[in-house]
Parts: sequence; structure tokens; C-alpha cells
Amino acid sequence: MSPVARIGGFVLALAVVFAAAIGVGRIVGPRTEPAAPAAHAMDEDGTGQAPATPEAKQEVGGLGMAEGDYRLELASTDLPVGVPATLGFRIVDGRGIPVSAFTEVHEEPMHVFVVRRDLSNYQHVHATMAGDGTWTVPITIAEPGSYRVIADFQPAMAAEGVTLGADLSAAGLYQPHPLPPSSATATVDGYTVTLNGALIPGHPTALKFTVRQNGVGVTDLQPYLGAFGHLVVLRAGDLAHLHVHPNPSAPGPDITFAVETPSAATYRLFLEFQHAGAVHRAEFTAAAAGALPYPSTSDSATTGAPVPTESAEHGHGGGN
Ligand SMILES: [Cu+2]
Repeated sequence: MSPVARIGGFVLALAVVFAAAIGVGRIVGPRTEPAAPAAHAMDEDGTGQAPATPEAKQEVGGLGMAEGDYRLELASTDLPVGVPATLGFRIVDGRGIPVSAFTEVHEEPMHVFVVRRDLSNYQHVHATMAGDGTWTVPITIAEPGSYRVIADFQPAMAAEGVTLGADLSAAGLYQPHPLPPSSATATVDGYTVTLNGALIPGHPTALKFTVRQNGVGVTDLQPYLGAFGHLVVLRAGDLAHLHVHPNPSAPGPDITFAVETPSAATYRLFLEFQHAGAVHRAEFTAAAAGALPYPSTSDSATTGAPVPTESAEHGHGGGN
């Protein structure tokens, strides 16, 4: 075969390959059936590349309204301000059918976080499902603005939890609140909570919260959602929701969690604990190592002292 003929043959072969690829594309897409989880993981972020590690993809959630075979559908994308209302939604599968079987995690089948885009007006509520897969929860939105609804759940058919997020608006005059500066101390309802531990991107680190009342450590905390404290961590800027693992602990005054931050950034920490029959929430702003000051903060200091290495190594030990 002459060189010209060989090149011609090569070009023809390429053309056949491209035509076949186009044909496959037409047959395969757009995807209407749920694909295998592995296929989603390969290109979920649209880069065409697999994530570095499976764990890396699980670090944050709530950034999208659909993930894998599950989609969050709000019943309404706006709620009134200042009056009791109902937040309604469904979790639907890849065929658009409502999912109605869920596994309880931290004692609840559906954890819902509602927070304004500026990380103010945070609420943590638990929704109730009707037989048709519709979830509802009473809620009162205090201030106008753009809110994020984050639903954290585990379908009975799924091997692990899913965290989805969707936008919600509350009409009215929007008054943004600057993110409070980093602080290792928060006061709430007469309690003082101190935070010890640093956020180090890419590493599970132990965060220790110490609860005191009138200067005395509280040692009779009550279980809340299966532990002596519940921690939610959201990233300032996009409200990425971090998975947090509670470490087994005594009923105070210390409560510890293993937290792995995905990036240098400023985070808002929402710690809930129960004492004397009431749930209290302490909020902290903390910058992960290497983070520049968040635009609305005046202080980029990390909170507390670095965590001993052994804590980091055992960070996931007490989790679920
Ligand atoms: Cu919850």
C-alpha cells in the first residue's frame, strides 16, 4: 500500500470511528434512565475526569439540587416572611417518581437546614413524610432574602447519604448581614461555648467544643440526635455542607467531632446541644488554614490551637 493510500485509509478509519461515536451518543443520550453510580461519579462535576478519590467527592454536599439518581423538588420556591408557613418538598428518583423509603440517620429520616445565603437565619428542622413521598415541615422565615434549603437524607435503596440543596426566596427588603468574625467563643442562652481545634483542608481534624454555664463546665448534657451534640458546617461563599462525624463523648463539658474541610475557606459552624430539656445552638466562624479573610470578616485568625496529630489520625474512628 502506498503512503498516500495508507493515510487515506487512516482518515477513513477515523471517520468511521467518529461516526460510530456520534451514533453511540445519539443512542445513549440524553440519559433518561438512572445510570450506575460509578458512571455518575466519573463525570458528576462535568470535567470528564474522575475525582481524585471517592472520599473527595463525599466531603461536601448541598451544592446541587440533583445528585446521582436523586433530585430535590421544592413545592414552592418562595415563602412569606414573618408568618408561620410550610416548607414542602419531594425527593424524586431518576424517573421522576417520589422516593418514599428512607433510612434514619442521627435518629431522623430527613434533616433539613434552611439558611440565608449570607449564613444568617439558620434553622435545622426535621420534616415529616406523607404516604405519597411529600415532605412538609412548619417553618417561619424571619427576614427577607435568598435562602438555601439543604436536605440531608439516605434513601433506603442507597448505600450512603445524599445531601441536596435548592434555592428559596423570601420577598422583601433585603438587609445583608456581614459574617461575624472568627471567634473561638460563642454565647447562647446563658451558656458559653469555646472551640478548640483548627480546620486543616484535606485532613480530618478534631474539633472540641466545651460547654460552660456560669463558668462551670456542664456535665449533664442530654443526647440530641443520637449524640451529645450535633454539628453542621457550611462553607461561606457557596454554603457547601460538610459531613461531620460525632465522636463518642461524655455528657459534657467537652463534645468532639471529626471535621474534614475540603478547601481553604471560611466556614460557619452550627453546634446544637441539649441541656435541661432545651436545645441550644452556638455559632462560630472559623477560617481553615491558608484561608484569606472572607470579604465580610475583619479577622482571619483560625480558632484555637492546632489539633494533636493523633486526633487527626483517628479522626474518623468514632464516625458513622
Ligand atoms: Cu437533623
